[in-house]
Amino acid sequence: MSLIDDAAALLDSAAFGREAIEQFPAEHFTLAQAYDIQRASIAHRISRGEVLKGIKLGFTSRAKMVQMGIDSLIWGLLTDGMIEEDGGVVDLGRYIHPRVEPEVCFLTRRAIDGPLTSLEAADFIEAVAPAMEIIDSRYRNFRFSLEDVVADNCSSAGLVVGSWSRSFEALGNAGVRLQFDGRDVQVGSTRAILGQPMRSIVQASRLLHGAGMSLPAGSLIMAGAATAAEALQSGVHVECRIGTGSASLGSVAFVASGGAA
Ligand code: OOG
Ligand code: MG
Repeated sequence: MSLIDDAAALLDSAAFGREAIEQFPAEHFTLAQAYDIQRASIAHRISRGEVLKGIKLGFTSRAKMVQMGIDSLIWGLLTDGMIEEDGGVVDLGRYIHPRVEPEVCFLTRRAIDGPLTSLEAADFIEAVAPAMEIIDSRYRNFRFSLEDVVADNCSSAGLVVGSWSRSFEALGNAGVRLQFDGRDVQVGSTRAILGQPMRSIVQASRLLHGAGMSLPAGSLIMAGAATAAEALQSGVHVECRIGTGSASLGSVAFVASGGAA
């Protein structure tokens, strides 16, 4: 077994067994190796029958960088096994110490197989939706280095995507509200995401190109959280609303249930 395979197996079993592990020792692997570990850990999911659905970006907003103390843009892979139902019940028992954060999700219209400019990006997008990511670090106390979190698929664990629309005009500076039981717990703007969430498509295209990968039409791109994340508790109704009135992307919601034994 190699360092890559060992770390990937450890992270995959932590996720699958819902048990946190220690961070890796400092400089145990490089950032490039961390991405190899991420791929290898997702390969475990694929071998269990999960299907790749797209990618997620992380640390695209100041709020997230400040919350976690990391200021490099990172990316991870999404599978169908991570998708939770809009309006459904999310079983917290599937997670270790889940947090939720408000995002926007894009649906691609064409394959992305090379770096795009911002002028080109919109042409590759079919639709946009309000979304929430459920992040769940496999590391104890949600503490990690840049390399650790990349190896851990950037804490990705679940995603909830609302209704698709083509409200691209609303996207640049729409109010974002994350609510627990109707009460605001985080407020912000879509502008917090790279100054304009559409830029996440440009970033995604560059990252994919750098990794020698492409993304088929019909893939999801999670743009990254607009605000800090909030810890989930059982029984809470969680909703993310983006924009208002005619400049609205709509909302997405779920009820958190069960969880820590
Ligand atoms: C890492 C993932 C960051 C985002 O949207 O910025 C991320 C973490 O916070 O655990 O998903
Ligand atoms: Mg996120």
